Amino acid sequence: MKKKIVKVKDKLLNFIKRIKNEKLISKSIKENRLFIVYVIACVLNSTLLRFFTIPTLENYLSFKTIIADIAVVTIIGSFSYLFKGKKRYIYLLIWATIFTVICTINSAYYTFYTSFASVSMLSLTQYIGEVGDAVVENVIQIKDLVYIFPLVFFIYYYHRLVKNNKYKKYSKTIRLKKFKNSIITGTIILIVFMVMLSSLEISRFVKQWNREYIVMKFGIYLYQGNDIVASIQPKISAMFGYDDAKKEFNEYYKDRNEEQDYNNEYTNIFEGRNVIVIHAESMQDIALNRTFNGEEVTPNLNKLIKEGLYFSNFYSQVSVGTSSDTELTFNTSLMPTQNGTAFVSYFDRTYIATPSLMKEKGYYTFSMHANNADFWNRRAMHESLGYDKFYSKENYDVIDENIIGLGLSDKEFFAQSIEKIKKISQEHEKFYGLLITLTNHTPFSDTEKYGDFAVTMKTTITNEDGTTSEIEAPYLEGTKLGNYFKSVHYADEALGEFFTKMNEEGLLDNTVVILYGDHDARLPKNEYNLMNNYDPVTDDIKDKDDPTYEEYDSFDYELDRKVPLLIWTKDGKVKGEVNYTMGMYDVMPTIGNMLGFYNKYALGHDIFETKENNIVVFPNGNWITDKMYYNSQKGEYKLLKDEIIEDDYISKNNEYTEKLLDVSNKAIVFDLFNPNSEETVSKKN
Ligand code: GP9
Ligand code: MN
Repeated sequence: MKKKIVKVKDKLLNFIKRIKNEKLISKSIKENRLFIVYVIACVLNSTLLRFFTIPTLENYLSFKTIIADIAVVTIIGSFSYLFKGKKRYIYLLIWATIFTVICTINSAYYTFYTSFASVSMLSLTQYIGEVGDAVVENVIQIKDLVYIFPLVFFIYYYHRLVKNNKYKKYSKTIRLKKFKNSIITGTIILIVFMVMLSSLEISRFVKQWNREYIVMKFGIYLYQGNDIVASIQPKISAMFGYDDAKKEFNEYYKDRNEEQDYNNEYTNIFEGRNVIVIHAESMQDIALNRTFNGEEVTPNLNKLIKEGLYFSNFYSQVSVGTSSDTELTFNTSLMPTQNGTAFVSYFDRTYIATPSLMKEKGYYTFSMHANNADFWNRRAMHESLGYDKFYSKENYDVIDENIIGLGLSDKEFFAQSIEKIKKISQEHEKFYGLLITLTNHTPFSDTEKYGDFAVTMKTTITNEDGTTSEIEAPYLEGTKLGNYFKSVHYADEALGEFFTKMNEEGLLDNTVVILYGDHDARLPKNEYNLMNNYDPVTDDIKDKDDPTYEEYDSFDYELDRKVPLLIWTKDGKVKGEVNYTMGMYDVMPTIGNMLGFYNKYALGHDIFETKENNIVVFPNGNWITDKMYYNSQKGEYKLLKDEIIEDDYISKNNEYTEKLLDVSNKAIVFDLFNPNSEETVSKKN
């Protein structure tokens, strides 16, 4: 072993000596001048693009991103050595041009959309038609043309080499050697880059929903390559199995009525009223009715849930598409797709969605979110869901002092949204609108902007001498969970202001407010354990032997991920706590019954029909009923009621879950809600 190490060391030293003595570096630069100019030109363009789009120093001069660009450009360029003579230059020229075009298009696209382009959007030709002239007149600016200069320099450099007889025509052996060397160099650089990646960066790259982030960390070329793969993949999935999917789909729905076949005490009670839906970012049920030293985390929500209909066993059913998955499930009663996300990969499918159905009933439908319109591809997908207008960051006044966390603070977002709603209410007879909040989003680190809210524990302890003293133990201060509660306290305060101002404007008089938490906040399990089993004396988790220690297992964690759902009206028409187990996919049928619309294809149910017999399936195959939580990966379960269950209870529910997930996925992938799906799916491919 030792011998081997010495050998490798010697080899390495010899190699370094050779590099020094034979001036290998300067020699190889001289010999590959055109290739190097090509690499520099392309990497410079990618850097310039970041400079003109997201101009922070750490972004455009990010070492890691530059490494990524060098790797991509080098690997692609290495194939030039497989071509003889002038063809080698032509190959490099084609790629340098492609890279220049990518930078130019993205530079212009960013000015218009504050995001980066996606090839999947090419199918949205109607938009291109609409905005085409505007783009040419208003958007293409001088800065979008700078990318041409490095390309021009590359062309000029080639001609100079030819003129000075320095453009070499290599023999086949040399060309192959150069190809091998450059592709190995590129691959090594790529590996170095990949080793430097964090798991968050990898996961965002795979999900491809935050395009700015990907360009910032991976560079425009890797972004665009990944975008092409992500755009093609759903088309490939839709290529095979249409007939089987259609058959399975028809079979699944064959016994369903075209019209709603029941009435209950909620039928049509809200027909004709305005509707405001509040998408409360990462709002988890654990925050409600929770106090720290007597202070409520969510005083406003606590009041609202007493005044309205509060669903206290409500679960979101998200997959990797988090916020967007909830928007899909809430609006369509479908489950998130098994590959990619519906919002990004299947935005061009036909959906039977609440906004479209409300539109058919004469409502003006809108959505509001003060973030980039292309986040989660909402610009395109909200239109597919039937929103007449999507008010995004472009429609809000976002100044630095109003920014908390990811963007415009909830308080400011609500204040500006009310002005828009006021106008909408004057211009339209009735409206259905969605407001997506943003402040209460991970990582909950902007604590100094949330306002004062202590997550400490004031308590009385008995000293060794028998006397007592009052202490204020740090409890959740400094933990992510603690910061989360501070953030929720802010979000709740913003909600309180929203209700007050809406009321002052008379906008609540004939309005139903529906509020949901979009998904849990993905907080660490051990911090929940700390919260439940905190010992203020040791400032740590109690000992497991402590008689007051309460076990907190993975099932408790799953159950704690539930989110609130509230249906509220000013006149208190609906009231009370509903504790049936319910999922996001049950919202559409439940509110449909109240508002007077019906969707035959809903996968969820009106909770007032299924009541305690409801089942909530999760995208990973887990499911929950009033009786048990079942983990399909581990085949383990936790009973939630002291009741004997039937022998086939689990197998029946597993079967139900698998079928439902399969039908939902196929309905989206094969565009089965579209009466012309066969044609359109094949055309899309
Ligand atoms: C993005 C925001 C957050 O605009 O809605 O999305 P999430 O990270 O929660 O999916
Ligand atoms: Mn979210």
